[in-house]
Amino acid sequence: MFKTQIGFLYYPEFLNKEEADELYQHTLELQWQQNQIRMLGKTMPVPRLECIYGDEGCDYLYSKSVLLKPLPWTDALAKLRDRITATAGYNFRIVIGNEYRSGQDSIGWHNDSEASMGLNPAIASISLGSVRKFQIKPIGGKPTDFWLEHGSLLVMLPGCQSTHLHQIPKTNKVVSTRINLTFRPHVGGKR
Ligand SMILES: O=C(O)CCC(=O)C(=O)O
Repeated sequence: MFKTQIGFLYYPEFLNKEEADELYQHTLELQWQQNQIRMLGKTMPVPRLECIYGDEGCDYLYSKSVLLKPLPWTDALAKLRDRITATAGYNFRIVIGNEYRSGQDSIGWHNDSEASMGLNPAIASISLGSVRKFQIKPIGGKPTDFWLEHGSLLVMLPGCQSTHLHQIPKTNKVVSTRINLTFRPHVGGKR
């Protein structure tokens, strides 16, 4: 594990190869959806597939237009959540999945500051499948590139979301599927 100056922890081999391969197979069977987002007065498809699992009632609205309603935790996702909590020390109530089907799937510059997560959330992100470039930059500053490996865990520490933006840019290189799972806190829902 290493800690960056930017305010996150990176565990390159959080899952060993066998565990990561098994989890990747599990995630392919999750309920992926093609959601629509409203931006600049237009409705368009989100450039990736998404899914959400978590505690009952922990609905998640982002970009004021995409409402995600969690399905109950699968055993594998709940086990992974507990393992991340045991390592990183933060509690999580939902996991949002992103499936990047090719290099043309992406997520643009943003921070994760939705009020439903409470103030200064810690967000834990597992990467599976193809390696994609993850960029992070201070607001108004220059990006730093990281390569998120199969089976890795990235923990964005509390405070990071108010000072930094991050993205997975599109790439013209041929890349196969990458799955990302972001474990997040939530202040609502049923306890
Ligand atoms: O795919 C990733 O590593 C980043 C996902 C992300 O930024 C998000 O879900 O908000």
